[in-house]
Amino acid sequence: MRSQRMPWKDFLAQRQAVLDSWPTGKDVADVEDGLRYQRGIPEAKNFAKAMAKAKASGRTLIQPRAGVALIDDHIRLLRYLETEGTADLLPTTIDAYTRQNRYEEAARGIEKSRAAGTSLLNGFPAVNHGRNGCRKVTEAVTKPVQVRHGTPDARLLAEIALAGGFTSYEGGGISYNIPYAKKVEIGKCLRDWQYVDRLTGYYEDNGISVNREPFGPLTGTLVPPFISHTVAILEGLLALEQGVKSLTLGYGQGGNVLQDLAAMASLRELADEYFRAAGFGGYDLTLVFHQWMGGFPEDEAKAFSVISTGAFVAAAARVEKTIVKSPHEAMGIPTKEANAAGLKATRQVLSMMTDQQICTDNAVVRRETDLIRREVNALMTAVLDAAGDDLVQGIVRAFAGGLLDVPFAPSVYNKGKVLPVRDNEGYIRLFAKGNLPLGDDVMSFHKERLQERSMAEGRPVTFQMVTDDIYAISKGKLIGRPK
Ligand code: 8ZB
Repeated sequence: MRSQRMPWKDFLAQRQAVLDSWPTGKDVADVEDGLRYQRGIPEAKNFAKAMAKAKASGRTLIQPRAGVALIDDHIRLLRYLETEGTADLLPTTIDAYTRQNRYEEAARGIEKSRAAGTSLLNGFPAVNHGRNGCRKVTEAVTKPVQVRHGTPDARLLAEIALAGGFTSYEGGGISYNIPYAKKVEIGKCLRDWQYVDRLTGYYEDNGISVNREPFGPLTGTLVPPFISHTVAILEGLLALEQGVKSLTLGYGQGGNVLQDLAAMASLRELADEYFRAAGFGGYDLTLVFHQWMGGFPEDEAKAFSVISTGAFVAAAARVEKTIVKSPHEAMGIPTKEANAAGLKATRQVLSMMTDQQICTDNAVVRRETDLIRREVNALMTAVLDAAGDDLVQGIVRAFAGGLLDVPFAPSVYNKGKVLPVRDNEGYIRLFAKGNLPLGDDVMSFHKERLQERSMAEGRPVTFQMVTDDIYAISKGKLIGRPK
């Protein structure tokens, strides 16, 4: 594939319209101002450097999600999470209006939050607060801060975030569209994310490391590892093409420990292989493990167990970062206390695991790693074949043909023909592959494993089984067995 780095003049040709889309855009018109500001940020607060350091020292860093409407409240929240919660890395979770570029409504949310004396938005409206509002936040804390969101067109948010002192930016053209939006055209979204990556690449060209993290877990609902891995690798390739250097690929806890361990090991290896094969070098690849992204038990003690199991797998897999859930997960956005409690539970497990090496080199993990490898290779080959010399086109065609298909996603551009279900040991397998280009050998393995569960439960594999699995963890089990 030839290099598809967006020419700087093409980037600039879009830029004015991006900045004109909300008044705070004019404060970031001078890119050099953003670079100068970032040069003054102490190294200890640079997200990319923190991730690299974690990799070098074999540590797993912990990060919560958090965001409220008003600047001062948001600062208080982040300070609490870094002191009481001992977070190594901080987030700024963006509200839903901003994610949909609805800045007028975000502005009203800010006003109403002021009047109410509490946050009436489900995140921090960074675009409305603008460059200076963001700088206030990033200056008020001692840890690196990342923008976490779910925005299909995240160009203006990225401009403001980077000029505002954030040193990591989550998302990607697949992972922030397919699971989040219904009608955003895939090609348009991928091009908009090339803008974000090109901007990040420009910072890199000028000596400022900015971390990029595609959103690994996708819909968070029984996603087989090979599907999220393929998306992560594709978004990684797109980011590297635009000059991104610090890349963190993610995966959401599936629940079967050995499958999760195999997933983390294979993600690191496969990503490196595909990046090198495409001619990239000099990048810094790290991994993030998301604690369970599906439905949680309402009971807080039970929720802590789900959190701690995730923490254990993150430690055993020796990933650089884990994103932490809270005991309020089933209820919605956590209080700061609940958020800190999730961090503390996770910290306890990670600390107890610090000096332990869990041997993941065993026959079962090898079987699963090999399976994921064959599955990812099948999908990647299909996408790269469809790409010609433009990966964006390859991805658009692959989704249109169902060669890429994310389970339970709202996007009309996603076929939605893939149905995952757990096998008798809780591994996530395929019940229906839709049009995924998987070989017969792979599919007969999935079938065999599901047959085993079907026999054990004395019922056929049906959509009912899938539904039972979706709710199982919130009801205290891994596998949705019949009563
Ligand atoms: C895809 C991410 C979903 C997770 C959490 C949800 C859920 C969303 C906020 C937040 C703290 C926020 N989340 N918005 N957590 N503060 N403003 O993201 O609870 O776990």
